[in-house]
Amino acid sequence: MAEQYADPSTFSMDSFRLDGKVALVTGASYGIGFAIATALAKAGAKIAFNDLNPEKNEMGVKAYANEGIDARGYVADVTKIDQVEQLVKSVERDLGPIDILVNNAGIIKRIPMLDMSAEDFRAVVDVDLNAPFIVSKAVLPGMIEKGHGKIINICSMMSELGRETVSAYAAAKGGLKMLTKNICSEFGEHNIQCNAIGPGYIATPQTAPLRETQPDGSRHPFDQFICAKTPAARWGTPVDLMGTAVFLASDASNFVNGQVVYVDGGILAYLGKQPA
Ligand code: NAP
Ligand code: GCO
Repeated sequence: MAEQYADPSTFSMDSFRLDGKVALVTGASYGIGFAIATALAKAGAKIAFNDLNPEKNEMGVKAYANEGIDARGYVADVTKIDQVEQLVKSVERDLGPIDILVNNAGIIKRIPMLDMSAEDFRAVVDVDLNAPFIVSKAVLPGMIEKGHGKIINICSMMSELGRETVSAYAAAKGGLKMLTKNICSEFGEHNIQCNAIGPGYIATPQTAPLRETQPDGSRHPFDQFICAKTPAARWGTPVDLMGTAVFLASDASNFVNGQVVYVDGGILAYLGKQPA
């Protein structure tokens, strides 16, 4: 029978802490992944991360050290099953079984659909959708064995909305939302929670082309469009995502499962500015 009369005095702010937990954050030497891993470390977790590029990986290790975080960096392509299996083995050997997985690594190709090759479409879906499946599959047996686990997928505004030039990205991020719900459905009974964060428009290298100053010194039209479309009237920063990441990685969210938490400054709630 459910704990209908559970005692609220048993709740402690410590349930937001992650002391002793091992977290693997993919694609996290900079950008959103770096901020999320930093937040998890500040809450007490031991951090492992991976990237494709060895130099960026090394820079990442140094960047964590500058924050006082002893993060382990690995070079691995999240779309390659053998590399992911090796990555998970290495993390388990170096830090212990993985309690928290953040599927953050992602790419975008902004190409109008009629100009996009099937190869480019597949490449985006491979990193943004197939890889979260591959990495989750590699960590789930360990989580089942331990009797708990947290998987956080990084979705997007494009899990809900479309726009010109991002057909592959929107298809992948929409699929990732449903993979989130399915992992919740299939593994909830093992005390595994799979949720997602849906960031709004966040200033990182991925979105830098959309914020470039124009040759005449004016702001990029897309930059102006996003500020007008966002009730907060600004781009988000990776820091805006840190609190939600800690919550979803912690015991404080143990009955939250299969959800996408949109951290978007209000974009999805807003119809847009009425004409003057
Ligand atoms: P970013 O600055 O482009 O960083 C992406 C990271 O993913 C890099 O560290 C990159 O590693 C890594 N990566 C790419 N392909 C990989 C692969 N095959 N294997 C391993 N690592 C790989 O992106 P970001 O803006 O921080 O975005 C992070 C996540 O948030 C992505 O999933 C993105 O779609 C999502 N997101 C971003 C925004 C936004 O506005 N920025 C909004 C919503 C969602 P290398 O540097 O080694 O290539
Ligand atoms: C784009 C952007 C977006 C953001 C983000 C929004 O070209 O529209 O890159 O897709 O990166 O995912 O949440």
